[in-house]
Amino acid sequence: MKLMNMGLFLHVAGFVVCCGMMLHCAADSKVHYHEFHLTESNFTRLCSTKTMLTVNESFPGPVIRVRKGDTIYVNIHNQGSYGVTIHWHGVKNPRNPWGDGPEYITQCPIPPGTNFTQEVIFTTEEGTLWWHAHSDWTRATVHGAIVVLPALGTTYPFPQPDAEEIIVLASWYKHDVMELMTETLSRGGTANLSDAFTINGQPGDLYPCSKETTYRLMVDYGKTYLLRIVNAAQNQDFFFMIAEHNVTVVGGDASYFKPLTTPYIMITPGETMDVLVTADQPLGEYYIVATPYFDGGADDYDHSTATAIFEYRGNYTHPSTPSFPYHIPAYNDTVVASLFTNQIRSLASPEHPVDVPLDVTTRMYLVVTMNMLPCPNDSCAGPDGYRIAAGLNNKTFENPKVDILQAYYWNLSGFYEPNFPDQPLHYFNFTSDDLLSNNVTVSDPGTRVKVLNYNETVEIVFQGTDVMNSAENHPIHLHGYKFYVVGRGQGIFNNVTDPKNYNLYDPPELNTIPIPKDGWATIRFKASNPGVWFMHCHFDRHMSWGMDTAFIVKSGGTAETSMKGPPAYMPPCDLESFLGSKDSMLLREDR
Ligand SMILES: *[C@@H]1O[C@H](CO)[C@@H](O)[C@H](O)[C@H]1NC(C)=O
Ligand SMILES: *[C@@H]1O[C@H](CO)[C@@H](O)[C@H](O)[C@H]1NC(C)=O
Ligand SMILES: *[C@@H]1O[C@H](CO)[C@@H](O)[C@H](O)[C@H]1NC(C)=O
Ligand SMILES: *[C@@H]1O[C@H](CO)[C@@H](O)[C@H](O)[C@H]1NC(C)=O
Ligand SMILES: *[C@@H]1O[C@H](CO)[C@@H](O)[C@H](O)[C@H]1NC(C)=O
Ligand SMILES: *[C@@H]1O[C@H](CO)[C@@H](O)[C@H](O)[C@H]1NC(C)=O
Ligand SMILES: *[C@@H]1O[C@H](CO)[C@@H](O)[C@H](O)[C@H]1NC(C)=O
Ligand SMILES: *[C@@H]1O[C@H](CO)[C@@H](O)[C@H](O)[C@H]1NC(C)=O
Ligand SMILES: *[C@@H]1O[C@H](CO)[C@@H](O)[C@H](O)[C@H]1NC(C)=O
Ligand SMILES: *[C@@H]1O[C@H](CO)[C@@H](O)[C@H](O)[C@H]1NC(C)=O
Ligand SMILES: *[C@@H]1O[C@H](CO)[C@@H](O)[C@H](O)[C@H]1NC(C)=O
Ligand SMILES: *[C@@H]1O[C@H](CO)[C@@H](O)[C@H](O)[C@H]1NC(C)=O
Ligand SMILES: [Cu+2]
Repeated sequence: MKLMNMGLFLHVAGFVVCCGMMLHCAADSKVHYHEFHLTESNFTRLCSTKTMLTVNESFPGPVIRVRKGDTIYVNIHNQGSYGVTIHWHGVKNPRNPWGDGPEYITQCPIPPGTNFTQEVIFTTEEGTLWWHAHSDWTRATVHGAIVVLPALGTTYPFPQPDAEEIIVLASWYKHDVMELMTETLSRGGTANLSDAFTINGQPGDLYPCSKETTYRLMVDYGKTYLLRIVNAAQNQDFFFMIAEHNVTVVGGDASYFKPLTTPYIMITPGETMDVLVTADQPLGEYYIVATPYFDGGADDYDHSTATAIFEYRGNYTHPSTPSFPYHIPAYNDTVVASLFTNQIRSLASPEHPVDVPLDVTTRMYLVVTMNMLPCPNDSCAGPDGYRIAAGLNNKTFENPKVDILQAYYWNLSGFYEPNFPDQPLHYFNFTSDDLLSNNVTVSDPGTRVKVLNYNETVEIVFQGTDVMNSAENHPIHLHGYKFYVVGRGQGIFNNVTDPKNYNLYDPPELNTIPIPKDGWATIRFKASNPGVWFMHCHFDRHMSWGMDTAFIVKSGGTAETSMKGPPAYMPPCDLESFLGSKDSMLLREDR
């Protein structure tokens, strides 16, 4: 109980600080406690049963509901058979990287048979977020939505919908996902594709043995519904649409947008989108469709389509088949996908203002590449017997043995290097289609982080490339922050002309952004959240291949600008690594 009391105290202290600094200050933010039981149990899809890890035996997992400004404590009991961590995707968790969760970045995995309590602090987020496993590829089955309602006494910046519904899009593998990952990473080749996609856990009518369980969203004529859509798929962007109904996008990543009415959305892994849909068509059944958007060169994606049914209540003759959308964008329609993404704007209203950093103090230009690394006797399954890898500025990220946060906090050397480069060492024609020689394909593995001083204003230009002929869009996700997307374009970024077109007026504020295929995107944020924060491609396979780095944001010198101390218990790291560092063992004993 000591932990809880302590946590509560810190929360109250943090709350006072937060109120001092913010205009909107909900006097009645609450603390909630949750229990997550991670267990293996059987699930049957596509006529095939498998045992898989879930939270509370549910797929997707339980929904967490809070109001803006609340804090939750989640006691995670790992009753599975391997180590796991849980991440609170899109929650800034100010000063509290200890509650963020990515394995070997902010903690080591929770060993089977033990539990760990994470403190998760909501502040400015409002809308839809999600939680998911952040270890191995376990998030395939361990994920769920987070609903952040407006603080009491405030409302949505759009008419109150009649009802709300959560829509979680995910990947389904008939095989065990842990086996899939181990096999993929040990062979060094491409990853097997998923066998299906799911909408709220169900693949839908287009797959075998799925018709009886297809997810049905029951609606009443004339009512308006808020759909909170989460893309929890492992490696797949989707076009999402409802036959004969437009949707109005009003938010995403727990920020509000200017309303955007469209027949379809494009949603990338990691993103959430809040859309309104009015049941204003003739009584009937209409397919809800999540179909792949894939702009890569090789035919390397699961071609299947998940469906659910938007079903009107009432007295009418039900059709033998629901209506299917007349027009679905082609799977590779980059123009249509970019058009959608580029139209998204922040509200930029007095109630929901933007605060884009204007004076940039740290500029980074990050070249996003697929790569390869040599294998003994060219024995791997990638090109030329190499192992497939990925990188940022030619650096392939490798997980350390002790998480970066504890290594930083306890001053342990040898687990990471603070020298992640701000620019690539070599400039070349990044979008050229002949980037196949070893001097551009072979990367440099290691655990490198970028250190930022408190309050630095950071601009990152992500440059997509065609190295290894594997140009495709990459959904880059940053932990601990939301960032403004001030620009996005095709080709190689021009640092003289492109900044002239930046949107500093109403750019969207997000936590995940698709970097266009053979194009670039620019984000800005202020480094006002001290801690250790991961940044990575949200395609799981690219994350495992090393398309990652982490930021260490230093403290600002005062208590309110410093990260909190660790909770009384953290999951243990590999003991041998610690034994090499007796000081840290002592520190841990002393606490
Ligand atoms: C998970 O299951 C446990 C045990 O049945 C229950 O106490 C807990 O409330 C559940 N958690 C959630 C978030 O639903
Ligand atoms: C799960 O399914 C396997 C076979 O696929 C079976 O052996 C096992 O008994 C099942 N477990 C439970 C708890 O039903
Ligand atoms: C583990 O769970 C028990 C029982 O729910 C709880 O009392 C304890 O505080 C938890 N320990 C940690 C480290 O979260
Ligand atoms: C991956 O695909 C290969 C070829 O189809 C198959 O032999 C292997 O069993 C698959 N592995 C997993 C884990 O699904
Ligand atoms: C959907 O919006 C398009 C314009 O984007 C419009 O042409 C079409 O009529 C609308 N469809 C419905 C069903 O409202
Ligand atoms: C449904 O409509 C049919 C035909 O219009 C009518 O015969 C029937 O009584 C209606 N049923 C109900 C429950 O209203
Ligand atoms: C999309 O794919 C089709 C068929 O595979 C191909 O003909 C077309 O050129 C592709 N379009 C783009 C923009 O790559
Ligand atoms: C870079 O490569 C692209 C695609 O091959 C080509 O169109 C462009 O002319 C090249 N640019 C330069 C400066 O060589
Ligand atoms: C890689 O090697 C090729 C051929 O030797 C050369 O043309 C190219 O400039 C080199 N690229 C880099 C980035 O060093
Ligand atoms: C990437 O790093 C590797 C290993 O240090 C080096 O051989 C290669 O030339 C580098 N490539 C680029 C484009 O900097
Ligand atoms: C602009 O890009 C060029 C390479 O294309 C580079 O040499 C130069 O340093 C960059 N300027 C700034 C201000 O980043
Ligand atoms: C950080 O920036 C804010 C303004 O955004 C300012 O009020 C604060 O004093 C700065 N803190 C430090 C430690 O620089
Ligand atoms: Cu990627």
